[in-house]
Amino acid sequence: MNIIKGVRTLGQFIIERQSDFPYAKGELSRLLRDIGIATKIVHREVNKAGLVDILGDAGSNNIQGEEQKKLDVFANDQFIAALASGGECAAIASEENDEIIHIANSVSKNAKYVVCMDPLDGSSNIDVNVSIGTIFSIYRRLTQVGTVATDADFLQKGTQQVAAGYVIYGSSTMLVYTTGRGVNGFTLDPSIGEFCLSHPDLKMPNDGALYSINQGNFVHFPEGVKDYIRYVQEDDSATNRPYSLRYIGSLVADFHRNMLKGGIFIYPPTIKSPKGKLRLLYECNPLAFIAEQAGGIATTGFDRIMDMQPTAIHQRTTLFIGSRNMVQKAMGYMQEKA
Ligand code: P6P
Repeated sequence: MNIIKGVRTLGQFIIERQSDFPYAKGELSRLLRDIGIATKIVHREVNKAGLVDILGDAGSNNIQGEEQKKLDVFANDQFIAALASGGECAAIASEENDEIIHIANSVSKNAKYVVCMDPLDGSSNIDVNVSIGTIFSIYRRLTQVGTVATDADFLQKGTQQVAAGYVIYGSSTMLVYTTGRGVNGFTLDPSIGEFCLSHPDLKMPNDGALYSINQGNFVHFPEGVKDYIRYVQEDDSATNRPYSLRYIGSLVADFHRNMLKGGIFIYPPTIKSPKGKLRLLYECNPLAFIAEQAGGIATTGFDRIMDMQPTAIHQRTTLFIGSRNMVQKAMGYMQEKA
């Protein structure tokens, strides 16, 4: 029975789809529920960020050397607290923490999963009221249940993800996730405090006319990227070119728009980030899982993101992600000039 006629909440949906996991006894469902709870709390603070003294720099820096905004720290704390009290997560790798966070409490001693997360991506946009996001990725732990988790539990290929998702705190707050059986989007209805199914079985168009890249770095881009940008700027109405450049500087917002409308997001090597800027474990792999489940693709420009063997928790990679035909076109230029 639905709480409100015609509305399916995230909680109802997770339980209905629990049968997708014959071996899971509800642990994954509870883990997704815990993430949903923290998301609602972060939503509340993000939505009033301008009203309370929660903006501005927390004074500390994270491993990326980026100034931490207070909302970053708040979001990180909320997700850690929700996962720790939910009892299904053994440890967390977070963009905001140099080392993995061990959850050693009585309720989590038999936890089977570990979570990688970027609690608040694009946080440099908080002060200017631009959409920001949370990104998460869930793996089964490899080390023995009941023992202390190690980095090995996190250094798994993206193909081993059990679930992945993102939250976009924008004109509305949406949670989009996959457990390997398609992608579903839920929009938060603050009046009832529930995420409601709003985008069932999301599919990414195979083509689009939007491209997202920080063109300010053009002179330093690899020749293959420059050739692709010249291609998208050619005047050919038969193929909807020139495409429109849409780049918000907030990965979740750029990815979400491209997923709904069709498009490509590229973060290539730059002088400042010769291996790419975005992090493999808690940005690229989860979005790659979602992109592939929605019919898109995600590569380094050459190789599938989810096939990469991670060697470090905070390692970075280049990222070409989005509509299948667009990413393949860009990869063609990269391979030509490799
Ligand atoms: P640049 C935000 O800091 C972020 O990690 C992503 O959200 C975003 O896509 C990217 O960096 C923007 O990086 O170098 O273009 O400003």
